[in-house]
Amino acid sequence: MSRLIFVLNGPNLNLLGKRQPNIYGHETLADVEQTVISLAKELRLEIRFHQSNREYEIVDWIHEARETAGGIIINPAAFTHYSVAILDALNAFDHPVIEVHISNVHKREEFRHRSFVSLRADGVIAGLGTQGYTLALRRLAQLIDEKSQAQT
Ligand code: CA2
Repeated sequence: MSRLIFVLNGPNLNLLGKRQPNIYGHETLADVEQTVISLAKELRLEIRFHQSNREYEIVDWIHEARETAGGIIINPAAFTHYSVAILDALNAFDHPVIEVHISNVHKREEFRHRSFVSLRADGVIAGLGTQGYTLALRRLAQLIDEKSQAQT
């Protein structure tokens, strides 16, 4: 089982820590990437961390993950609420997928309550701030370790 994890981030998350800190906190996406990479080292995992404002780039990274990765952590941002293309790509990925939202989408506008990605995700974390990413990584490490042990 591959120990490579893709961490994918959707539109506007490049602004993290620079605007709306009341909703998304003060950490930048680069801070989140560093924290995720340092935890991954402890957990003996490798990370590909990406952000894009373009739907097709996220679809392409999911396709790349299909060939190489043992899990995906995805914060699809606004694409969460309407992207059938991202859902279709994730449906073609055979390993665990965890959906992360920094804010509690269920406490916000009605249109944020619906997630296409949740139709595929094995787990969903919302409202735990950027800590959601490291919690998702710990869960993937556990799933990968359990699967590897079952194979020995
Ligand atoms: O809570 C989340 O993580 C979201 O995925 C963030 C998306 C939003 O559309 C989802 O409903 C929930 C928005 C990402 C935009 O991020 C910004 C960060 C700082 C400043 C402006 C936007």
